[in-house]
Amino acid sequence: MITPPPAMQQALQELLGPSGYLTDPSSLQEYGRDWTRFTPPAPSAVALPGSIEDVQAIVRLARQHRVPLVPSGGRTGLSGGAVAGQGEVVLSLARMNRILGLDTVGRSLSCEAGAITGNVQAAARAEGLIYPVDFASSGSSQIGGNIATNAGGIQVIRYGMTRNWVTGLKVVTGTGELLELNKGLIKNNTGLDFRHLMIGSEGVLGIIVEATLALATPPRDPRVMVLGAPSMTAIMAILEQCQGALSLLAFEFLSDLALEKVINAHGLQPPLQARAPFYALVEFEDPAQGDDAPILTLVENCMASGWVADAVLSHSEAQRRSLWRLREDISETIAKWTPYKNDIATTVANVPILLERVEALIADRYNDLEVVWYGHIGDGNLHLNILKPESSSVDAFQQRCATVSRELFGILSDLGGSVSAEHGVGLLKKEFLTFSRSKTEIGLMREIKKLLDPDGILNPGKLIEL
Ligand code: 2HG
Ligand code: ZN
Repeated sequence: MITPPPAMQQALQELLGPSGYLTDPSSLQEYGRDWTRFTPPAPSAVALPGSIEDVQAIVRLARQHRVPLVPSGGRTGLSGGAVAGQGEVVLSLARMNRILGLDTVGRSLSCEAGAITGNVQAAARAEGLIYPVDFASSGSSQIGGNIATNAGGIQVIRYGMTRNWVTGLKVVTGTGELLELNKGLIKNNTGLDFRHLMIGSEGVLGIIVEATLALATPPRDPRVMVLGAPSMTAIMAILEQCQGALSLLAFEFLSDLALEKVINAHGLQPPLQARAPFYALVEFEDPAQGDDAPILTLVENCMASGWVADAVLSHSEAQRRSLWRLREDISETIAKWTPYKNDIATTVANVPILLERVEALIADRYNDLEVVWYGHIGDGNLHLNILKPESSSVDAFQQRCATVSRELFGILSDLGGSVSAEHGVGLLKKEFLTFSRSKTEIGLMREIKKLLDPDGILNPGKLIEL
């Protein structure tokens, strides 16, 4: 366990004042963890800088005293990337949350790293534009954290991941230097683009302090349809039909167990009269502006092929939102079972074979446990949550799941898939990184870390070590 020396504690207090340097037990608990619940939080202090200069000063102090820092955003991550369990100092961007400017002609927005995603989305909406990267945690996740984890979400099939929307970054490296990357330019072919090195680097190369984001035109009349399907194979067939016929914004799926958990927890009505093993939730721009005929034809064709048993289509914004809740509320609803999470991806073409092999693995290894499936199947991303039975200890449960994960990741490795699609590596997936990245790549990551964080003070223990 690390304890910052008194000289560093005093310097931080003087730099940040009483509201910027916290050591009370409840702040340590709160800022020391993210949404994972496998590692007890134990930071020694929380530093809340108010400016880029503060961040630089904190990094220099940490370097001088060899005290590790854990960069911290909204702490909504699901891989333990923002967990501080070793006496580290948490460097929270929460006070650096301003939106700095919005350019309607250039269609971009600049903000500090601690800006809440939902506030950025609202600022764009107020000008008739959108920041289209969206997920259930938009109300508390922060832009800096989204960039550091290259967050995905529910409309990746249409808009891509966070990476696609970052046009400029300011980053403080592990030496305290400030890098200004790409400066909001759309075109800039002047050699290596370090911006992309920082996106998804999970706080191990630098601390993101400001960002410039691209904005887009809002979709026209989005509508949502939920379809009940007999199998995952049918879900993929529905995807193909929808891709051909609709301007898709999202194509999600959930299993009946996922639906059951959400409707029971929130007292909601099931969307369809008859239950089905799986459901597709499809969002699209309305091609015929309220005329349901083309969509009904698509559904009828799917029914005639046996891929769809029943379907419901939103006719109002309220209905669209309530159908989305069935999907978006899953993660939070099942959190009380301390689920073991797999966030896996393959190419869309390989999804059917992946599903077949994963279904067989689950039937064999988890036949006594509840397994909740859902995810962004339209972009090849599945979330597999194994619910912890009350009778198991957290450690025993995690060990058992980690063993099965090795088999699962072996399957993924054969298919060229990824052990973490959108949640990052952090603490939880670190031991499995070799299933998705070669030794050469991991070695290069380490060399790059050495250049940018020579003393290894940035988020040690996560993703890669020096
Ligand atoms: C989602 O798609 C989030 O709802 C969370 O990525 C996934 O909790 C999960 O496994
Ligand atoms: Zn997801």
